Amino acid sequence: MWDDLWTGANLATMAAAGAENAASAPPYGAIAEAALAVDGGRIAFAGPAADLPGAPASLARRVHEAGGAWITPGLVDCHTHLVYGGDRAREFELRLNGASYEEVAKAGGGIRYTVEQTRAASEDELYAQALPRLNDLLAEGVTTLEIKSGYGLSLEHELKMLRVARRLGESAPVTVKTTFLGAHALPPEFDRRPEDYVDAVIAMLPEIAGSGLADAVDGFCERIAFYPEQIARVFSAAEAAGLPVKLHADQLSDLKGAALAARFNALSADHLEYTGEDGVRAMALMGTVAVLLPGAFYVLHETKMPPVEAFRRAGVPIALATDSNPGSSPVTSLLLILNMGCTLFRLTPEEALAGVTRNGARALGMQETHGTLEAGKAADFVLWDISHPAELAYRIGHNPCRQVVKDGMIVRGG
Ligand code: DI6
Ligand code: FE
Repeated sequence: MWDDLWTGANLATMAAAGAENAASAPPYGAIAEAALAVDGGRIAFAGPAADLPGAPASLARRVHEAGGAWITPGLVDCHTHLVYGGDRAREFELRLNGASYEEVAKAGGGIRYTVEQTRAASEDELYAQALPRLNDLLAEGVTTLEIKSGYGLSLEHELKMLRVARRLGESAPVTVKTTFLGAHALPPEFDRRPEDYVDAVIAMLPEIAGSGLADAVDGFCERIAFYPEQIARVFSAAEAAGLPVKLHADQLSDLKGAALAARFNALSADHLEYTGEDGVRAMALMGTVAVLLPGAFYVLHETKMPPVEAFRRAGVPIALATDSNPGSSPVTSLLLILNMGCTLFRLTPEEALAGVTRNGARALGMQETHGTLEAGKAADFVLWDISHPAELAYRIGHNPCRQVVKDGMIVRGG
């Protein structure tokens, strides 16, 4: 007997088509008149109801009639800065009065302002501030998300942020992957001493890794942050500490961040508006996921498109994420990001959905266990009141999430 069985559903399994049947595979890996079974927190069956080995009531302890709902994998938001102190509404206003993002950063505003606020906040305060943002994401079917540090910029405050991120994952029905982003910005006490700060980040790494609080290491590779040579030093130390890396790359200029990430076998390179053909090739070669962040593109009035067509041609997996952060992407809606991925970056709705399921999971190194509806994977999925999966990217400001199942438990909706 299975624990639970959903019948009367349409599945968007988002399973990757094998090379041999890529051409004939249905869009979204869709299965109509389908059933989905859960046992012990994992998917036990995902396929046509006609293939069930018996009558539903004889197969599971609980049978749920989905009434034609679409079921997708639980959504994955693979790049967020959800934990931080304060907000940047004032900076938003400044920028609209003419200051550029780079000017704001140079004037000690921007990230540095958030660093001040984050350092001043207690763990409980940071938790309380992040919780409503987390709840926004969960309400739209997010079951896995990544949270970066990077507003503490000292061992004490980076660890504090990472503890808050872990606590969010323990207190809510969501898997949280944490990322140490010590190389995010130069803290004020290291003014004009970037190499010294890079040394300090490297010195933090053994303890960060030893604490078990970080699942990966990230950096911000940009003229207003850290140069490729500095990031390479941090990545070598991450490697030595046994942590995988990922990179904020080529967001504002082409510093060859994508190729650098690929060289270190990064899980992903993120942003990528200015990535050139060389970067695309390097990523394709290493299987690095391209994480596109249309929220930041939108907020910063960026006009340079990431090389989406080149990624497609090279077979680079494309993920989409909120980049939820107080400065460049104060976004807590992954469904809005699906829409932006389509309207701003011209992804197809299917590519966009793959970006927040299969490829989002891949960007977190979780592709074996998450991101698609396949027997054996974690039973993380969402029932939607929609008549076609393209609706998830099409509508703006509407949340059709009916029910969320996390590790086999119904955690939202009856
Ligand atoms: N790139 C971004 O878009 C954010 N961080 C980063 O490395 C911006 C973070 C902020 O402005 O607070
Ligand atoms: Fe970011």
